[in-house]
Amino acid sequence: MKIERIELHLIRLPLVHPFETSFGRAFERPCVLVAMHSEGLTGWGECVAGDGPWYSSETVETAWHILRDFMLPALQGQAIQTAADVLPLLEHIRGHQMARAALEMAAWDLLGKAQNTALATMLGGVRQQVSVGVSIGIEPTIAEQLARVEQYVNAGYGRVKLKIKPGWDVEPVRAIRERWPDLRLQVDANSAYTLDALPIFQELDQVGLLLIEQPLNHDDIVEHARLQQQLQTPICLDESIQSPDHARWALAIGACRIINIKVGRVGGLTAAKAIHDLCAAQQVPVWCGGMLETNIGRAANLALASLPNFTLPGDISASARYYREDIAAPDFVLNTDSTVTVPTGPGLGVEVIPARLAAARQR
Ligand code: SMG
Ligand code: MG
Repeated sequence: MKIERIELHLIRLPLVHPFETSFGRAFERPCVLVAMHSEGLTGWGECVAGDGPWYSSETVETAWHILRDFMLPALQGQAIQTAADVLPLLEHIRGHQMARAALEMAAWDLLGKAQNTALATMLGGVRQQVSVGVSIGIEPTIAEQLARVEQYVNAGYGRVKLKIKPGWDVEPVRAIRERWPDLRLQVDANSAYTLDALPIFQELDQVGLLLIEQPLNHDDIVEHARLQQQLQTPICLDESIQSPDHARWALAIGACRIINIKVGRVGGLTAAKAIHDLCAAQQVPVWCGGMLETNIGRAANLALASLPNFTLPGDISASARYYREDIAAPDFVLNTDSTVTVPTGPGLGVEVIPARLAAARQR
């Protein structure tokens, strides 16, 4: 298929509930969407870069710049047979994985629609439902944190992830563990600690957590390896893994025992699948992370998480946990067994609703 035209849309959606991590509190999410046109079909991709360079160095404005000035001109008019064909065309551009991933996702959606095949099938998915959990932001008080966990446990989420930061770690985690002794519980520090915090991690090591996500520096693997040696609980890397090579290096030195795979962070579904395959070969479990996606990115996450080695619950909650009104349909709902059903329609299996896109669009 010849890539005839690509459009960029900058949208902004208010979150149902503010989301606080160790780097700040978000009330809404900006998002760059790409629409790739060919032969009367449109493929959609979602860029997960945020307002500021807090989770990663990319932002909506860096993504817009790199897409408009470098990536779109490199793809314009090119013929592709598979989604992975866009990657060599972008190879001369360093970094900017989230911008890259958005274009590659649009190519998967476009080709899936042209071939009348679901993304999960194209990737080699093996399950119709994927196990999911919910990621809960930092709340002002432990009472509010407990209430928030209760709300999601009652809604049917069987796995909860808590955000931690210095001053908000052992105490809230213990409080939740005491109230729900059997809950599948994990924590995510988003790189807020140094090795000096070893005593805190030794305490968290006693709470029965599934994993401790990205405790140390965002671009470190050496100190994560040192920390992992001193803990029973598996360390899971998120921010540190931006490519299949990073995953290989981290596993080679024992920096983690689990990897959180995010399509945007690693530069697309092809790289995400490569990390999945690498981990499967080494018996390292993986799970699909989330970036507060719209239903576009969520559909891609569900297809990815249908691959066999996604054995831990993903941060892929029901649509209603994020936005009152998404720009794409249908919404995803939580099944009673804490799973979400993988879409089966062609490509991503969701449709953008033009009126909602227009209402949310800023540029
Ligand atoms: O999409 O449910 C979700 C959010 C999952 O906690 C989540 N993501 O570091 O894993 C992570 C954070 C990054 C969010 S920054 C927008
Ligand atoms: Mg994380």
